[in-house]
Amino acid sequence: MTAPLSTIDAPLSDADPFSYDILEDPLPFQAELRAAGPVVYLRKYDVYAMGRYDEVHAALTDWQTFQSAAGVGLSNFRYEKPWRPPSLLLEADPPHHDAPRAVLTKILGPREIRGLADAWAADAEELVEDLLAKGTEFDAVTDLAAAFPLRVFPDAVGIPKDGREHLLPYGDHVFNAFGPPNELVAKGAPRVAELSASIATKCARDVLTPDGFGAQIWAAADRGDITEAQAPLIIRSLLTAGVDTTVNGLAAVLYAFATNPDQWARLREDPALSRTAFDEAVRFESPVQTFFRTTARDIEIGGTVIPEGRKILMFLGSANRDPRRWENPDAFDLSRDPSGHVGFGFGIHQCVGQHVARLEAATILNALSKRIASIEISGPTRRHHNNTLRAWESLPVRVKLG
Ligand code: OVM
Repeated sequence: MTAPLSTIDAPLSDADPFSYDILEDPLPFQAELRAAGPVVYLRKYDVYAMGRYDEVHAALTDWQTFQSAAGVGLSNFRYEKPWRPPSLLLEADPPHHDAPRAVLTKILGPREIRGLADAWAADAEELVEDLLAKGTEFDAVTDLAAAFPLRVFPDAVGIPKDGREHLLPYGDHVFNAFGPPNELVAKGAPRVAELSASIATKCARDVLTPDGFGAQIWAAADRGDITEAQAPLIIRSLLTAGVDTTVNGLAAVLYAFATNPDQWARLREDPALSRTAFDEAVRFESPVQTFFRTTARDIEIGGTVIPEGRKILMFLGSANRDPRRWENPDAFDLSRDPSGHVGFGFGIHQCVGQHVARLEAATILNALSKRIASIEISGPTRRHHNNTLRAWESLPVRVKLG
């Protein structure tokens, strides 16, 4: 399948973006990728890659040329059988994509989810009070960034209490599986059948509470907006894309504040900055680092012709740190306007859950900023490696109250 190198006119790279060293710290590789050109050929995987903002943004908004239905991971569904039934949202193109997307866009809209805000604020305050009652040192990942989404999101979807411990490991494996079949994927393989079966049971009509997102998706099937066969897969998307992403988004914003105390002071002065803070953290950290597309025609980018049917890896995290687009991109800065970042993607596939994620983040930040004068890192931090996610395993912090 590998094209002869003489036919590839893009700069070549021998780097492995899914290797231990680059997952530990992707920023130096991303700078090299952007410097090499608008499109680079990754020899190890026989794929193209884009690391600059303009080209990534343009590709995300051109779904006709950069298709998703052949999978948004390395595996090309034209030739390889997907390991699970493809997502009706993420791994689909118009027209099939559109009805599921329209249904979720409505259910997860900013006005539609406003009713969750008061209960979530009470939950966040209780979580923070219980945590501070135990002391002023804790792990910002397990005790906050994971604890809060796991406390509110499964209830909002309406799934049963049992089996919720499968959500994070299932998501972790799905996000690994977008990458190459390396040791991170092998590590997840023994539990795939068990985790997939557990997630599937949560998507059935009769196990869901009557008013959650899940029940609303089944109501859309009853109206005929989607089919009954589509409903459980759309619920599966919520459970797959809605947990690990928000956990790591919250971890990102907490880490950013712990390492930028001046910015925490600004948030305390102006709590309305919590929404900007979260989007700036999504830009800065880009919890979802990469997605592939597949070219639907020959396309020329910056003098390189990518033939039809080829995989191209879009580095969202790199685009979000591109100095061609962002002034001082490596600063976490609440005075910038982070809108336009591609951390939620862009175009027709842009994160449909982003309003839910923003509400979770603003809610927990508001609860924290009411009680906490300062946050600092109090011990060794540990990354969690994943082929797609920029993630944290542990962030020990010490807080001062006030
Ligand atoms: C899905 C899905 C899974 C992972 C990520 C995602 C970021 C969507 O199953 O639809 O979007």
